[in-house]
Formats: sequence, structure tokens, C-alpha cells
Amino acid sequence: SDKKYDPYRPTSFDQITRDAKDFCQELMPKPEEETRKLALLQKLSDIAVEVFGEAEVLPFGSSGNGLALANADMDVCVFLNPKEGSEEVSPVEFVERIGDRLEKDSDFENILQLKRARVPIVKLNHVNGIACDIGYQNDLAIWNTRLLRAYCRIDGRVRDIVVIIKIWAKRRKINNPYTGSLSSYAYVLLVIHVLQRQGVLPNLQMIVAGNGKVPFWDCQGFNRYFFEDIPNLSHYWQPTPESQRQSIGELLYEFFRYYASEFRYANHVVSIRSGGLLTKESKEWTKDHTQPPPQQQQQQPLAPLSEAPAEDTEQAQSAPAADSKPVVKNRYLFCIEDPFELNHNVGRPVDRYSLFTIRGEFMRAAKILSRKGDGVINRLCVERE
Ligand code: 3AT
Ligand code: MG
Repeated sequence: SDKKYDPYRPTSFDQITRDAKDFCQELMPKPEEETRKLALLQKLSDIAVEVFGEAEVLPFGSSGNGLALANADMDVCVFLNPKEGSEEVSPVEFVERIGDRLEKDSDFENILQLKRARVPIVKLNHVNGIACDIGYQNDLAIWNTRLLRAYCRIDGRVRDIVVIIKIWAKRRKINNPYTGSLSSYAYVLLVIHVLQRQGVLPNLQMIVAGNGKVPFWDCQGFNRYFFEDIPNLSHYWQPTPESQRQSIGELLYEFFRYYASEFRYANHVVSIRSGGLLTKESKEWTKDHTQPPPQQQQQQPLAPLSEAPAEDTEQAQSAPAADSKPVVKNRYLFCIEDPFELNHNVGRPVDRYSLFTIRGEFMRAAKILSRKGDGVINRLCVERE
């Protein structure tokens, strides 16, 4: 539709596609790794039950959505069902109790209780080699994991593209929300946005069985509804014939080209729940905001685990409750709307400098893919520095 004149566009994508497929093959976790993860999940679940009585431990992030690379960390979330009349366990108390119990088990090493982070978690390494973050009652994380998994199940190309983008971002050192770049989660949203534009993916949050009205399924005040019955999706949506012909190589190129030269960072917001772009103005995402310090924020929806910038933690550790200064910044330089938590900019950690770096990497990538030759994906993903 909006194919602009593009002097860099490769004439053939065959080589890139072949390279990309080989590359992905190697980065798939082996079944043996899955087995170790399942064993760890079971062990954590036993421990949670022992400490809290009724408890459920669910994987989320890449260990729950089918987008894991080999040797990826495992994110899990513990849910408790306190008995009628019993006191609710606060996030800090949760971290303390499960952290102390894990300390007594020689299977776990480097246990960190991050009690004062905006989202309290326990970090640890299991002796079987898996690093794990344990969070608490984060319903939205479970739902956004399921949404991403549903998108992956629609089309096999999604996973391949995401895997390459994740590796590229890690190797180029632009995959760290703590230092101003983006989480893997943010990159997946960027990929889905481009694939929606290309007609490869639908907008699952707008599709309703029987073509009725979009229902409101409350989760922490947000609508967690989306069409999850992927085997029956074809009754409601079909990919465009053109999109079906596009190879992984072409879609990868399109991803980089789009963020290198088409997306308007100054005005636009990536929004997969609306299937396209929104303006910063329409969301009132125009001015940087400061937020109250973490202690006053507890009633708000839980924030994502991977995105508690260093300053949050510092703030919480240096200042006691009431009179601490609000320092948590909401930046709106790179705007990526969370599909459920509509007031949350997933690109929030990005500042002026990191935006410059990230955009530079998009341009570098588009340029590399437009050159001929073997090993393009290896060149694309060369370690920076
Ligand atoms: P890796 O394989 O670990 O690189 P991942 O898919 O596990 O990638 P993340 O570690 O970035 O992705 O995030 C794990 C989950 O945490 C994904 C999502 O459910 C939640 N999450 C992470 N960042 C955010 C965010 N900024 N906003 C909302 N949820 C987030
Ligand atoms: Mg993860």
C-alpha cells in the first residue's frame, strides 16, 4: 500500500531468509533445557506451597510465550489464594518469606531479595544453570504473555523474526531498560506492530467471536480481552495474499526500514491494541511527568519486572516514605503503548541519548540487510564494542 521509493531495498531476500532460518535454528532452546525449566518450576511451586499454603507458580515472559532463546532466564510469578479472613501477604513480605526459605536450600545460589524495588522480586540462580526472577501476583504480565503467545501461534514467521530481533538487540547492547534502552517485551511489541501493518497479523484485541461488541474483561482496572481461539481465527480474519508471500528476509528488512525511516518518533505512538498508530497528543503523552515515589504508588497496577530503572530502586532505598521527592520519570520520546495497561509507555526508559543510539542501530541494520553476500545475519548481529 504505502510502499515508498526505497533506494536501499534489496532485489532479492532469499539469502537473508536462508541465513535467518539457520540462525534461528541454532538459537532454539534444546528440549533438555525445557526439562530443566519444568523441574525448577515444580520445585518452586512445592516451596511456595510449603511457605504459603495455597499457591500457584506460573511462568511468564519468554518462558511462557514460546519466544525463549537458548539459555534465557526464566520469569515466574507466584499467586496466593489466602483463606477467608486471613491476612493478605504484601509484596515485601512475600519476597522476605520465600527468599528466606530459598536461602536454606543448597540448590539455589545468588539469592537477591529486591524488596524495595518498585516491583519487589527475588532473583536467583538454580544449580542446574537457570537464572530466575520470582514475582508476585502480577496478573497483567500473565495476560500480556498469553497475548504474545497467541500472536506467535498465528504465523510461524513471527517467532523467527522476534528471535532475530531479540538477539540483534542484545548483541548491539540496546536491550536493557535499566540503561535507557528497551526490554525484549518492547521489541516484541514493535515487531507485532510492523506485522499488523504488513497484513501478516490481525489485531486480536478487536476480534470478537460472532462479531459482537468487544467485551470488557477486567484485570486490575484494564481490559484484558483478546481473541484467543487461534484455531478458529480464520472465520474472522485472513492474512492478505501479499503478506503470505513475504519471506522472513523481507519482513526483517521491513522492520528495520520502518523504524529507521518511516516511523515518526516525534508524533507517533505504536499501539498494537488499536492495530496501528496513535498520536502522542491523543494520549496526552507529550510532556515528561514525574510520579509519586514508590511507597505512595502501591494501589496502582503492578509495574513490569524488567523495567524498574535504577533510579526507582535508589529512590526507594535512600528515602523513607512520606516526604521523598518524586523522581520517577515518565518519558515519552519513544512511545510504545502497552496492549492492556493503556497509560503505560513501554518505551519509558528511553532518553534522548539512547533514542539516538537505537535509531542509529535501526539504520545500520537496514543498511546491512540491503547489501549482498553470505552471513548477513551474522554481520547484523555482530557484538557491539
Ligand atoms: P528475554 O528472553 O528475557 O530477553 P522476555 O520475552 O522474557 O525476553 P522480558 O524479559 O523483557 O521479555 O519481559 C518478561 C515479561 O515481563 C514480559 C512481560 O510480561 C513483562 N514485561 C517486561 N517488560 C514490561 C513492560 N515494560 N511493561 C509491561 N510488562 C513488561
Ligand atoms: Mg525474560
